[in-house]
Amino acid sequence: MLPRSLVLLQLLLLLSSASAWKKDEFRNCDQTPFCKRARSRPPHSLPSFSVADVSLSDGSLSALLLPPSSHPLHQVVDSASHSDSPDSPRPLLLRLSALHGGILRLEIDELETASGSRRRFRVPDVLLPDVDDRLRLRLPRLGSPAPGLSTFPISPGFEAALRHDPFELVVRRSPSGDPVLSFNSLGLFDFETLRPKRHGDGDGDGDGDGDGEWAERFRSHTDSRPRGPQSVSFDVSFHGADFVYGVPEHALSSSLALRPTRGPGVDSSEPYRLFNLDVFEYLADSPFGLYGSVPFMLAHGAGASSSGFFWLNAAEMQIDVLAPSSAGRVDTLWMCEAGVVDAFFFVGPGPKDVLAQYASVTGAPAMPQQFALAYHQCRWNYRDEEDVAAVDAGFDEHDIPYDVLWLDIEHTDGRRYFTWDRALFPHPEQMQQRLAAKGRHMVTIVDPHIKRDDSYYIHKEATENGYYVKDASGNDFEGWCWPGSSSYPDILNPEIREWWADKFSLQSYKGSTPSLYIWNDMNEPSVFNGPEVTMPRDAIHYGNVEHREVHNAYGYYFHMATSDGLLKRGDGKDRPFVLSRAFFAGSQRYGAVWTGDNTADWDHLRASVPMLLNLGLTGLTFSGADVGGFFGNPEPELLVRWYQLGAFYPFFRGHAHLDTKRREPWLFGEKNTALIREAVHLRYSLLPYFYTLFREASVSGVPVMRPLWLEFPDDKETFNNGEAFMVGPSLLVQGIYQEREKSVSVYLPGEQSWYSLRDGVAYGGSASHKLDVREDSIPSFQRAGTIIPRKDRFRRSSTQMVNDPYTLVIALNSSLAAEGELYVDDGKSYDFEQGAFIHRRFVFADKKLTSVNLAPANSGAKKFSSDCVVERIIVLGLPAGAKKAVIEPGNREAEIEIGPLNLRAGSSPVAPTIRKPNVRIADDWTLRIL
Ligand code: NBV
Repeated sequence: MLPRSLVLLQLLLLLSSASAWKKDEFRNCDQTPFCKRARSRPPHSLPSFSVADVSLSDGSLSALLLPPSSHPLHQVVDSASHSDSPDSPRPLLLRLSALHGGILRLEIDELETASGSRRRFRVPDVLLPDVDDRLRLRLPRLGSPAPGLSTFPISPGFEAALRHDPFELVVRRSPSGDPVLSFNSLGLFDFETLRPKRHGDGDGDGDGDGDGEWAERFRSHTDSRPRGPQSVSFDVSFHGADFVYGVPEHALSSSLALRPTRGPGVDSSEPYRLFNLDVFEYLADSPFGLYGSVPFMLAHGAGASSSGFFWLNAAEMQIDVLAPSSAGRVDTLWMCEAGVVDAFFFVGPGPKDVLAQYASVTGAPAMPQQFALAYHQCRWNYRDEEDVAAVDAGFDEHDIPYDVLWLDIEHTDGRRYFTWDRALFPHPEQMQQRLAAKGRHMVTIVDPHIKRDDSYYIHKEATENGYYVKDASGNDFEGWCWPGSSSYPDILNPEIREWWADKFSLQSYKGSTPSLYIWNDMNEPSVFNGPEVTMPRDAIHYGNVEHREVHNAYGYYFHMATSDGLLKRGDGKDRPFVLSRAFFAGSQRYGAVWTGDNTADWDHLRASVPMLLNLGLTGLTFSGADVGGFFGNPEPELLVRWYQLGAFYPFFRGHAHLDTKRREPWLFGEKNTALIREAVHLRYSLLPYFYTLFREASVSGVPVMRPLWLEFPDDKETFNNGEAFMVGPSLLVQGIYQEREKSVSVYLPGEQSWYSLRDGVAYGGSASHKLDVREDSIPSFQRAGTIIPRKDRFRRSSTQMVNDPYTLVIALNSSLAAEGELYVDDGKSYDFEQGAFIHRRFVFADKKLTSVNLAPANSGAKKFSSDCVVERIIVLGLPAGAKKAVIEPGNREAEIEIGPLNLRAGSSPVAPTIRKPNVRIADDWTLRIL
């Protein structure tokens, strides 16, 4: 066991030596043989594969994919004979299936050989379990409109066309034949089949010149690569597209769309890397891969049409976006170290259709607990129970609501997770109960590195049961992390996930209470002394899977097991809250993610918006960036601007590094405290709207925080706007990303006007407006034609607002009409799945507001009701002269007055307001304006 001082020394060394992003610690494409090789090939430079033996089998198209006879890499002797000699590339098996809702699935894998050679890894547990049964359409027949071409319908208006020689797959509109997506149009498909080591297969020197195909060196690390090279690469073209998006996680401060990485006019750039890494002080604008990976790309173009492509593969991936060779088409090159092709083409045609198609395959975001949408206060670290109590009291004293207090790694006994440093936290249960009494929650951190200490029960059990990931020689893998020497649970194994999940029971996790939730950090996994600060690729998982094959999904499995643990703890009745740093496709089913260790500077503030937008587009809508910036000390102005922007992030948490100055919201003088209070209040007042949007996301896959083009898909001006964003369909927010900014230009899309949230002033749509920048808020607008539900009474926490009345803000469009929704349930359990919720649509037309029930009649066994009423209705754009409103049923009257628009009555601008209509949100009613 290492003494505490040694651990601290280690930490200090780590921190002082790492003053900025260390480029050399990470591999670039040229140092990565599969990437260097694939990237060096110009389009159409490879002899092409061809398709043979096409048949309909079990309702899908099956075929052989024959390697070219003169493949440069494989030195084929006789491909035509489909030689089974171990040295020649074998034919591949291709399968195409149409899935319900406009999805084409393409699978390419090796044929099982007679010798039964090892099968390649296919990522399990990501696709929804019933994707095959539920989604697969059984093809009745194949068409062959021309020799060497097989076609079949995908969905009304779309078909798949497979060209046999050279091999090309096109998803196209029918009957026009206009292509939407295509695979191998540039002839760059390549697939290295597994083969035994040959004489002369050298060990690599890591220079990426191709001789590193077996063992490979990078800095001081050797990847033994006993299974040899097994890379896959191909091109995908998005037709009718101007821009592509997605494939997080990358820091993008200068563009929302993925900028081209290659081609004429493009400065030399690395491809977008997808390899989950713990990157210290990441740059604000770089294609370098960060903590999580989602290999899903969306394309959008001027014809208002969208499409998407998802490659289910968890090995290191690199993606090039090529500079457009012709307008309205984006070509991309996908390269991966291992695995198979298991790819999904989404036909759209609208952007929200693509999101729904992706969600139907990998799942929609889980419905969070309501408290999790409120403000979270975190710091590395709140020192002890007194500190926790003081911070908690500080929020009350300064009249700033917050819901969750977080404890970082120092709360544990020597970074042994599930334990407490009892000197600092002698009474963890009481501490949590004191918070819970105010409706507040606590989150503690639980990382995957397990301290190798025989007296630590987790380590003991994991060792005895053989639950750790193994190194290449079959011993428990040991790496260095926060606790010192550590091992990592092999969370790919379902039995180990069960074991891990049980650790969250109240009996097992001593000192935990039902109001405690969890934070998973370092789950890329981060290994301080590993290659590129992660686990060696030749480490071995359950089922003899190499770490290289599953790397990008390690954090996903860890998130899943932790979330399952909380679910079990609550007997399946309490929605888990787990924040994870690493993620993969499907992580949206398990909880929230954040953008890791950003920096307290303006560029990182700016980068947070494109980063979160791209996360949302790829399913991960419950995401946020550390408010204030993790590293460094923000100037008060930056901190305030960050709160003003963060108040609109789907996940809203302030966080800071151990070395930074304290930055609780009241430490920067009265004025700044007031500004931060106002930002947090705004978030709390919008919680009903946010919750309604999370419900929408959980049903449709459409994110809470949206790029403008998702709502205005035919407005080109919006396609690459990464400075402004929509919250749902009704709010537009523009960040302020510069110090002492005096004015800002805001583009407001659409035909309708927009009402400033601050003062209700209307601005015209389809125009850029130069606005004076204010200290007290960032530009934010409600779209005319929408209705937003709010709660304007402030309490200590969101849970204490449950019974408070609502305000409806109606923003009338040019026809004096508007619509909006409200979704409410118990905020906590799964009863909503059995119909226990209120879902209303408010429709305003012809001077009449109607509340319509959206919950299907007899929607389930459980009911939810609420006595909450609407206490105010603000009507922006109401023509002068309205005096009163008449409410039915009951023929009651309510006055129309000019009342405060905003929360801070007194200083707030005013707007026509229906006072005390007191209609219940659970009921049907109408309200007529006279
Ligand atoms: O656990 C300490 C930090 C945490 O505060 C942060 O949010 C994580 O992203 N953690 C990383 C490890 C140390 C980072 C230097």
